[in-house]
This record gives sequence, C-alpha cells and structure tokens, in this order.
Amino acid sequence: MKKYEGKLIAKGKKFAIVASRFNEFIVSKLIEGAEDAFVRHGLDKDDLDLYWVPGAFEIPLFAEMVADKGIYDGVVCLGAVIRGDTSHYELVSTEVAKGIATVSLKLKTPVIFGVVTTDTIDQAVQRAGTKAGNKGFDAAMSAIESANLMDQIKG
Ligand code: INI
Repeated sequence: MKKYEGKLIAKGKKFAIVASRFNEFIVSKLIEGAEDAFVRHGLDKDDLDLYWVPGAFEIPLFAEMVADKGIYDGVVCLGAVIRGDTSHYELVSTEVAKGIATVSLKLKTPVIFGVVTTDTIDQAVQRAGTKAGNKGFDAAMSAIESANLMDQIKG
C-alpha cells in the first residue's frame, strides 16, 4: 500500500491569510498564531501575505480573489463570529463556512477554515491562544499539510 500524507514543511512555499476585522481583538491573536506556525515550520516571512476584510461574511469573496491569483500554495481564513442576541450569528457563520468550502473546491486550492464560531466572547478568547490553544496556529498547520499533500497528488 502506498501512503500519501502532507509533510509539515513550509519552506519554499507561499501562503496568504484572509482575516476579518470584526472582533479584531480575537482575530489579531489568531493571526499571530498562524504566523508563528508558518515561520516555525520554515516559511520565509516574505512569503506570507495578509489581507484584511471587514467581517467574516466578506471572507469567501476575498479568499476566492486571493486564491485565484494562483501564486499561493494555500489561503488561511481567520475570523471570529460570536453569538449575539439576533440571528445575525447564524447567517454569518453559515455563509462563511459554506463560502470557504465552495472556494476551496472550485479552485482546488487549500482554503482553510480558521474562523472561530462561539456562543460567548470567553469561548473565543479560549480559542485565540489561551485554554483551548490557538485556532490560527491550527489553521496554518492544516494549510501546510494540505499544500504538501496537494504537491504529491499533482505529482
Ligand atoms: N462579522 C464577524 O466577523 N463576526 C461577527 O460576530 C459578526 N456578527 O455577529 O455580527 C459579524 N458581522 C458582520 C458581517 O460579517 C459583515 O461584515 C456585515 O454584515 C457586512 O456584510
């Protein structure tokens, strides 16, 4: 049996982060986590580009534009959708998840879902570098692994 799996090596690759400014105090921590993962796995800082968008709802559009440039091995989408008193949360979180998946499949590029969706601000803080790790770091690791696996499949 021949096994295929992505190595965790970022050296020589190029990645983009698409990050939403809404709940910026959480998202900036996710960006720090993602940058840490990329650099610690060999990525040159010059090979990491950051695109700020207004809110999580806008992520899919810009992720598609960024991925479609064809210069990135992967795009990491970072955002924080925190439940409020209205149905806005459901609408935004559903659309961003669906939109990111659609972009990834359409462009056959790793477009990673690093958007935290939580009931409370405290839960979001826990996922942004405290108790529950850093989802930005995890998302960058998924991007590195996926990019390397994709290289193997493309041959
Ligand atoms: N955008 C977020 O990124 N997180 C949220 O928690 C959020 N909530 O709850 O409203 C949010 N709303 C803004 C949305 O993403 C769009 O930017 C806005 O609706 C304009 O299209």
